[in-house]
Amino acid sequence: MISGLMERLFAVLDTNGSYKVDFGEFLAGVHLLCKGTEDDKLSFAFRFCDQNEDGLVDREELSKMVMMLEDTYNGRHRSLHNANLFCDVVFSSEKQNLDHKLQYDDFCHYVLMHPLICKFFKLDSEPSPSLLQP
Ligand SMILES: [Ca+2]
Repeated sequence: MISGLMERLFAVLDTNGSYKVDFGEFLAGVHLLCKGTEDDKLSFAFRFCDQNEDGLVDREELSKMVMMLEDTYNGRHRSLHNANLFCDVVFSSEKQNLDHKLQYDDFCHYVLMHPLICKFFKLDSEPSPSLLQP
């Protein structure tokens, strides 16, 4: 069974929408995560998170991504709690727009504070311990 994380990764790697990841798409994804710039990786993370592809990330999308990463790295026992904690901080900020959705720049600002997001997308984190205390 494919985890939600791998299913989403597959969808983002499948850049031509063929429901297959060909060798070129696979190599492009590996290259991006291993040799890409910070901006490339943030853009990839944004595409990964923006499941409905509306160019914004809402709370549900961010929560799903954090829960998938929590499940993968830390087990399921605290994934919902930790996802809610992170989303509460992100979406209570005055930086969010009135629709409670994150634009790309705000998304980048917050994900760099989350250690698991940074770990998965090979980003240089800017840890903010107060943001993620259980
Ligand atoms: Ca979206």
